[in-house]
Amino acid sequence: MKAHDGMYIGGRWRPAAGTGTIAVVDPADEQVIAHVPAGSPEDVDAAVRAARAAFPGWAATAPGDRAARIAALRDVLAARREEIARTVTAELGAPPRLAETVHAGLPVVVAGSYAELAASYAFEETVGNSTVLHEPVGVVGAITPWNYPLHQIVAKVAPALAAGCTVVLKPAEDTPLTARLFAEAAHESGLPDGVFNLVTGLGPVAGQALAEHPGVDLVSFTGSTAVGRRIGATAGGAVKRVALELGGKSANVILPGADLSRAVHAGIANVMSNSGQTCSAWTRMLVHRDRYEEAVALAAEAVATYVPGDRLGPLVSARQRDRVRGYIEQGVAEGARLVAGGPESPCATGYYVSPTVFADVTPEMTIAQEEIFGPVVSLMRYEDEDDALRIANGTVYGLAGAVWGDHEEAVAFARRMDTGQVDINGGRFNPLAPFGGYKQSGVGRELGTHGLAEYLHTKSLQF
Ligand code: TXE
Repeated sequence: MKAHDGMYIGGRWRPAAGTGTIAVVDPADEQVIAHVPAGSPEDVDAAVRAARAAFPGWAATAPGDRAARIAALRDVLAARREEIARTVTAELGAPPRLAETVHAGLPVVVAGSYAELAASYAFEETVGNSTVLHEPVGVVGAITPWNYPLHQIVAKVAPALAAGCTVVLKPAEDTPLTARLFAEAAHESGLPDGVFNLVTGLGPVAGQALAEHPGVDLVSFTGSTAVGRRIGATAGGAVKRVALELGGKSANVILPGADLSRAVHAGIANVMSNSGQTCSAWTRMLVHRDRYEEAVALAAEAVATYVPGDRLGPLVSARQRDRVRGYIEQGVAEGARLVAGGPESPCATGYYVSPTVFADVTPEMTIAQEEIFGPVVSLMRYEDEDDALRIANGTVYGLAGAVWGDHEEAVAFARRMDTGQVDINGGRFNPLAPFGGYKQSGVGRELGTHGLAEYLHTKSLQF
């Protein structure tokens, strides 16, 4: 049996319980490149049982030994980096350079950070006359999206393993091949049987069965706010731990003291990367009215360098392409000024969307409020800093953001933003910095010690 004919459960590839399959499509040419099994509730149940059986042994494994296994997993991911990059390009459509550096490269860094944290974390500490123990929560149900197929998996599985939890993963139906490679890497790295399990399948079937399974102690979900709300309600009803990483509508605030050209170019690059399919993307660019038209011209110039099919990949699916085009049409209908791009397809085949810049976007417009998840930037005008803050904080989301300007002023502004992560004058990715949302962008944090803590219970012994 070829690996992808089955599910990875209890340390081996097994046939799926049902016969349904999911077609995997290359979004650059719309060709079917593979089929994977559509997991049923029986597959999910078998995986959860395997994870439960493996839990006591893995939880009792010394943190240093868990760290060694995560380090081995990191090494396999690093060794298979080219194959991973090719797979992400095939099923997501990411341009090869982005696939190599970010999609295949970032997970190696994150896995490495958890190998170190597993070894150094204070799983036991003394607080006055008490000993506080940080114990693994149990079996984790991880449900991941397609936009960063491997990063989303590693950002959940690595901290779960570091904590001593065992995992059942249900990856997105659009990108199961990268998930399969991850399962192969987990196997190759020598993780004990059942510590990591993979069930491919549809969200409303396999995903829902996993979220509702009584044998799952914690559900960690990344995806749409609509599904996250549902999973949160299910978990709340069962009084089960839950972590939700949902949508965003992040503001890129350019203060008057900023280097305008640098800020606008970086802002456009941030949204165009991964074709805008990034939950933290700085999709609203806020510029002072005195420099607004200058910023609009710079944005048009910057976006022209993102040629679809070259630097700009397609969207993951026809569904996502249609959704993004719908938002562009709505922006035009609501009176925003189209500066670049538009709803027309830039390529004859593939799920491409033209890189699009809107000016004269006002806070009440749909494109200023809802997550578009495509290569679309909205330029908004502000009068003064208080006005900029009102606009920046004026959505239901609060995942990320950016501020450009004099250092002190930018930091002071960032402190007033209702959002989980802010890049000051460009920032640099830090795998140890917590990532997660305020408001409807989610519950809980990923990365670093905060990400690890999500997978731990706290027990205190009093003396
Ligand atoms: O997400 P879904 P979709 C946002 C983005 C995008 C929109 C829709 O705005 O345009 O969501 O994307 C599984 N029970 N983000 O439809 O459906 C599903 O199989 C349990 C933001 O692809 O939420 C997949 O594994 N699971 C985002 C995962 O949920 C269910 C990343 C995400 O899919 C389920 C992706 C159910 N009932 C989309 N229904 C981010 N925060 O990074 C679906 N799933």
